[in-house]
Amino acid sequence: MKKKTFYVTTPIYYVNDVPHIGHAYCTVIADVIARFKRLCKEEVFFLTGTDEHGQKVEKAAASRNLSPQDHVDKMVVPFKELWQRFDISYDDFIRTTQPRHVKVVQSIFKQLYDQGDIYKGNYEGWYCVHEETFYLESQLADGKCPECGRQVEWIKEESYYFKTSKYQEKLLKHIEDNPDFIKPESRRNEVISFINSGVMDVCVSRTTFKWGIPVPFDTDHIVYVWFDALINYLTGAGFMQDEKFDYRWPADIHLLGKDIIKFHAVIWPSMLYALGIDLPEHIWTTGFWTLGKEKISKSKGLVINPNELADQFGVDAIRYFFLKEIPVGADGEFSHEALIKRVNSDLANDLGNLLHRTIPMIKKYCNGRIPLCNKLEPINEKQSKVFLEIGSLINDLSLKTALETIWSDYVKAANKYIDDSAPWNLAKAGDKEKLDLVMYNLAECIRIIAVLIYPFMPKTAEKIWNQLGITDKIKDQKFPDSCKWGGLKPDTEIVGGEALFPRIEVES
Ligand code: ME8
Repeated sequence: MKKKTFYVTTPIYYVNDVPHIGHAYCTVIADVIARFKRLCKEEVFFLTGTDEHGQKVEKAAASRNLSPQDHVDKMVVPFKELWQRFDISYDDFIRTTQPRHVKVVQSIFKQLYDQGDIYKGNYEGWYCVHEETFYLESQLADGKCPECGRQVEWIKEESYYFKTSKYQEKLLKHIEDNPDFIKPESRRNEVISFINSGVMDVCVSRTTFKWGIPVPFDTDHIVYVWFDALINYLTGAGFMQDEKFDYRWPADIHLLGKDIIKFHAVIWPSMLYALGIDLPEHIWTTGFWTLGKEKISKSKGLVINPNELADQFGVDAIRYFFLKEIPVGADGEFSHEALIKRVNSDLANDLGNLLHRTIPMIKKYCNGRIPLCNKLEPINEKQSKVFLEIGSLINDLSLKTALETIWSDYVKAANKYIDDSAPWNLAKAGDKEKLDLVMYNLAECIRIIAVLIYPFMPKTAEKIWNQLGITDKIKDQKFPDSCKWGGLKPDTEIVGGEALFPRIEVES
């Protein structure tokens, strides 16, 4: 039997506006996992995309005097461009307006209707267009949307309902039996108490606007945007279209922001139960980047443009900052000062200096070639196995701790090794054997650092690789084998190059 593909997803983002830092954050995390799994030589399927239907997108199109289709066709471009710029290695990009998706959604809607899991009723209640969410009076905050604080609308319309309530007992048992299903723990608890408070059936169609997938047997109705959007994870994996679906599904990790946990951990599993399809393995929620403790979001006038950040600091500096600054799942306050501090200390100082101390020494003391080393031994004992621990940390999405460990046990350890072994003194004393050993060890340590940081900062890892003169492709390396000591071939000609991360001078 063919081995299960590792399947990771991001939310599909609304195209009412251009991408923002929150979109980039969640997508970068998914990219790190995908790249790491590929290094482990696992087959990977990484899906991202855009959520193109719904009232919010329809309104955005109207405000630009465009048809919704023209609007979404234009708005998808900045998302794809940003992912290319941020080295997002997705395998497929799904757009919910694609015919492949429309077909799957209509077929699922009909199946659930035919089997009695979808039924017709009338909805009367509150709706927030920005969140595309129905709310009970009791859920509102001071009469406004509890999520974004916007004005809500009273809507009264005929609607199809999905029997979410029918599956709650089964779902609760699944959550209790599988402590790793919803992560982190705080979100799991939130979902458990939400289910315990009583889950009602949800509306899954709308009639008062047009921009959506028509309900196949009742064309006055369009499918509710969230019902449509969640199904992207099936369509993208090839459901009803491709036999690859059988070894892609279930998804291993759905990554998403904490704001949309209920859709993913309550409604989505209920839909899958109704369809008789396995639940995803893990639902991992990310926290929010905040400014002055408020969620960064355009609606509140709090905007951080990822393209501007990349212009200013470079893509890998941003990727590193995202992952090193906060653990996955926690909130983090964004500031340019904190970003500059990180770049200067961890990247320019620690990593950059390591390279730019070592390479000139190899040029000077070893004729620019990796010397032959007779004693293949890591520069400290931890390095003989700590890479395995780093691998487990990445698998567990403890990305901050993984980076901390790479820095303490490799980057800083190597800088200390330079200071302790003082190659310049060995050169003066004519101790060629020891000098060769030290220079080999430093270059080898840098090679392993490149492999370990590749999932986090792919371009930087490639640059380091090139500076060392290694001709194999870094993406073809294999974890953990490539992190074992002694992989660097003696006599490789060092290439060198520019500073990886020039220090950012701060005007005072
Ligand atoms: O909710 N910090 O799309 P969306 C971190 N289309 N992450 C943030 C953030 C912030 N300040 N703001 C937003 C949707 N996000 C639906 C999803 S999935 C089937 C459908 C991230 O464009 C966070 O991951 O509003 C959140 O879940 C996502 O952006 C929402 O993007």
